[in-house]
Amino acid sequence: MSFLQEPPRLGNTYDADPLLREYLARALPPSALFAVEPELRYLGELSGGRLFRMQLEDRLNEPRLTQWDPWGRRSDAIELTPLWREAARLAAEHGLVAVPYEGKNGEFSRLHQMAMVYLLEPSMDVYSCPLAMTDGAARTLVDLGNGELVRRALPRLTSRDPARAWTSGQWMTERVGGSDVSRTETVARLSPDGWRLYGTKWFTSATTAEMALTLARPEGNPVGSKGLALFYLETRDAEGRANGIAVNRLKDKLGTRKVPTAELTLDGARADPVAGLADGVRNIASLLNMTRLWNTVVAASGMRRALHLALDYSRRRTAFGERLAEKPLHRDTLASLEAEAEGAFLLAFRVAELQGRVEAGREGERDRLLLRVLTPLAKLTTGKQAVAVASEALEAFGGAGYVEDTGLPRLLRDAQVLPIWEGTTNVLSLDALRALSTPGAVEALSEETERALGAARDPSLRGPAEAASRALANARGWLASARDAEEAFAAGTRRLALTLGRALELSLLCGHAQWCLDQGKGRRAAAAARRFSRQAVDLVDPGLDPADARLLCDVP
Ligand code: UCC
Repeated sequence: MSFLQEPPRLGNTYDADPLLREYLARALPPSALFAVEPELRYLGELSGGRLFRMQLEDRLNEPRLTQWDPWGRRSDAIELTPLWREAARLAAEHGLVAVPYEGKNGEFSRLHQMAMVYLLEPSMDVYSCPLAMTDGAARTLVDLGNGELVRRALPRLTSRDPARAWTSGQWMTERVGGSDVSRTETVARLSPDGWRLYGTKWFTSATTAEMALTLARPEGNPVGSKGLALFYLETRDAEGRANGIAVNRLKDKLGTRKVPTAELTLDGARADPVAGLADGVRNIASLLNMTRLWNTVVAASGMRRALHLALDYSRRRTAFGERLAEKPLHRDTLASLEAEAEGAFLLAFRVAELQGRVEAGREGERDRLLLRVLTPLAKLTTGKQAVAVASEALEAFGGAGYVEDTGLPRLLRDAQVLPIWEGTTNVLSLDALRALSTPGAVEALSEETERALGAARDPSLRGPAEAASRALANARGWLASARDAEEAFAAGTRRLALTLGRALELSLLCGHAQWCLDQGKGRRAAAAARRFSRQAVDLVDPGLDPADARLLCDVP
């Protein structure tokens, strides 16, 4: 009658992550690794220790909106959770947004930043959301070269002083939906004191931001996305009064419950055009691509957290006379998840590498093309993996994974947003296709995959390398041949994109595994490549008849 189950424990999540450490040793010059490693180790300690305990204690707190003060004035004050306030402090002090703009490690600054995000995010209750948007806003202002706005906002967006640091919103989604942004209904009117915005933003994340980038249609502009313009606004004036913005309500969401996501009414909000009065979607693309990179890294970090917990638990939990870790069936289940998590990690950090090269001006044309194609592929592939891994990891705890006060269900709820926000899997598949239509893009992608595969000389990696090559060749064949059969091609876009994403992950796993073998770092990475190669890499299926989909969806 006295049995009590041991809960899963975390240690230092940097020290407990061989893949992260191997990867950094491979990707960073020794001087950069020497410079950043103490901080990463410190953050790993924090993430697996104090912050993790605080997250469990903070579990029931949620942001609260107070729309009116006691005297009837509209206040729209949003109170954040204690962990979010702590995360804001840590993020500013460690430069979670600032590091790539400070550029102390040149093209490797992005890797430094993303390694910190990867370590901290699972214990930060999705504070990565405002940070991602802030990073995206900073990048967008810099890319679009609006000197005045850069001077005004960048020092705040990249401040290491928590009292001065700003976050930014990314207000895109309206009642017409989050995918087809070209139908944005918000109108921009020129008034004597500048532009003012009128409309409703239906889904704005982390609404406590001090500024936002948003889309609106200047009066008289044509319909469609080219008629939209990108605007910069500050949410409150110097006295703290709302800038023509009312918070209608906070959203009641499945997950990301600590993120204060709101519906807003803009009623004359003062705003400034960032880059002319048209081409708003093209102009906000830097922001989209940045938040998609963050989404990818966050997906990889969520998988790592789920696995840290599930693996630790498997060493504590005894059933049918043995610890779970000793059961071949349980081990087999976790090993498959581990292979998915390792593939996702390598793809996420490959995109971060490319982003860093481009930002440091060290890229060639091939890197630019690759970054454009890999960003949507990585986001859509890892988003799906994150949900599958979180779901299976919860099952590895049995009923405990389904009980709220273990803190485990959050892993699945927060993973489920990753394939949705920043573009659903289907929308991103279409974006990948758009990127692949740029001359040279398909070749750049093939070279990328073949380069990693070419490095994999160990006989045990031959099978996985061939599987990746075959999948890639099939996908290229489909791309080249299927355009005529239009419905089948359109219907296969997601399968094509996932095949490319998974083939890329497998090729990166093979390349990394060979490096580990060469450096005497053991055979774990090779096992991950072999395991991954057996887990549905090639999803392109010319035999699938779109007419069946019409029948099944009852569409004549
Ligand atoms: O706001 C949101 C929630 C915030 C939470 C953030 C948290 C992040 C957390 C991460 C960490 C946990 S979610 C917002 C979600 N909405 C989206 O992501 C939009 C999804 N829809 C799309 O991406 C669509 O593909 C659209 C909106 C971009 C399609 O628009 P259009 O106008 O119909 O498409 P076009 O005409 O093809 O694109 C217009 C221009 C073209 O360039 P030009 O004008 O030169 O022909 C495109 O090539 O924009 C260019 N373009 C891009 N360029 C479109 N997409 C991109 C891109 N990704 N990169 C570069």
